[in-house]
Amino acid sequence: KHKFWETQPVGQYKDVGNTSLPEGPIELPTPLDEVKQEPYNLPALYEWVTCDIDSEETCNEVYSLLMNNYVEDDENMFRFNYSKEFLRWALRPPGYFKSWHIGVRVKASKKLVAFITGVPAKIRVRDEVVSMAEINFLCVHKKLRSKRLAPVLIKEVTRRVHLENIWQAAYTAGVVLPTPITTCQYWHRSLNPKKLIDVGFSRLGARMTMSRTIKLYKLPDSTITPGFRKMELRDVPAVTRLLRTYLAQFAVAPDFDENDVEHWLLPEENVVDSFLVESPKTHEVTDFCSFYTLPSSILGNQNYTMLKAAYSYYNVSTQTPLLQLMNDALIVAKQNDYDVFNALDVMHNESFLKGLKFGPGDGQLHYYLYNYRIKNALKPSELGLVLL
Ligand code: YNC
Ligand code: MG
Repeated sequence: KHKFWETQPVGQYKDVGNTSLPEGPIELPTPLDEVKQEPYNLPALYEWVTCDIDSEETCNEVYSLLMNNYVEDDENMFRFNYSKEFLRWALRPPGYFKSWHIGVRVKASKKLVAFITGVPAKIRVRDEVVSMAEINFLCVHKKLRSKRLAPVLIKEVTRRVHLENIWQAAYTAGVVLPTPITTCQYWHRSLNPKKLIDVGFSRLGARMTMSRTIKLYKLPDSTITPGFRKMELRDVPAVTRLLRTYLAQFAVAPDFDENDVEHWLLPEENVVDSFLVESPKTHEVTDFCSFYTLPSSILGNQNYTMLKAAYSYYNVSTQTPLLQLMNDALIVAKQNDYDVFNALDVMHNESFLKGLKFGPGDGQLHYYLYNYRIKNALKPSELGLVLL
């Protein structure tokens, strides 16, 4: 059934429930000089390129490939539209490798037709901190689908990850593959219900009018928690401590140091936003919340072309109830003109979703590890990892 995935070191369906298999790496690393030194073969018309995302021209080409060919919802009404600033942020974390930003071009025209990326990350699985690649932005041009190009891209990124002496990876997908470590659900909180209904993102509830719906989702004009403010550079040490302590409780979570926190959580306009609560009395940082910005193109609507969405990222509550903290996050997202606030049911998110009027989405997000076996699937609430 999975001609490619059956050949890969991932949890296989036949092994589900087999508790005699140990947790941990499925295959041992091979000596680096035994890693294949040449790229995998592509069909003759195509060539490999390393995409220099610093280059304005290359970044534009990647942006356009994804804008026109990346992930859509099941009904093909919306397509992710990652901004160029976002792509640069997502692809250049501390210690990133240019060689992991992989493109495929048509030899004759040089047109970019496929893409896949990795970035390095330390991810803790239970008690082990493992060097991994986070794989993302796998994309094949619509006209080249179903030609088995994806397995070649995956093998090539794997080879280049191995060349850096890294043997594990983490990734998410909307499709079911062998075998998810957990399956999460997206929840959506309307901020601009009229637009969401007009573009077909949501529907007017039974026995609801537009004006009642607008009233239902109305939020205060300003945040409520005393000491709630935007994160700044000087907060990096305190936020790192808060986040490390919090993430320690989950079975799978990133192992962030201060450099990671500066990169992944320091606010960058229209990319990532982070807020914290600084106790007015002690000036301690007690709580933290963050979201990233990922618009979607609205396909074939007369009135609107873009949906502005915020995605819940990492949130930590120690003094402010999580529901109140996230309500403040909704308020700032509304102030900044987001149409919808999305969150997965990971970490402690379930504790605020219903109370803050999030509704369940269709479509699930499956989380995977490459070359690392987990004995039993996790509950979404045991997962402390958000991928972009
Ligand atoms: C997918 N999303 O099952 P089997 S997520 C992984 N992730 O293989 P073909 C996928 N595998 O089942 P197409 C996949 N989608 O026969 C499909 N596959 O074993 C598998 N969509 O290949 C599929 N982006 O080339 C099958 O399919 C084989 O032309 C079929 O191309 C697929 O970024 C795709 O959703 C997704 O652009 C490129 O449909 C194309 O359909 C497309 O005939 C729209 O491929 C955009 C989209 C995916 C977003 C993402 C994470 C990717 C993770 C990849 C796996 C990484 C493994 C770890 C590597 C490093 C290891 C180390 C160390
Ligand atoms: Mg293909």
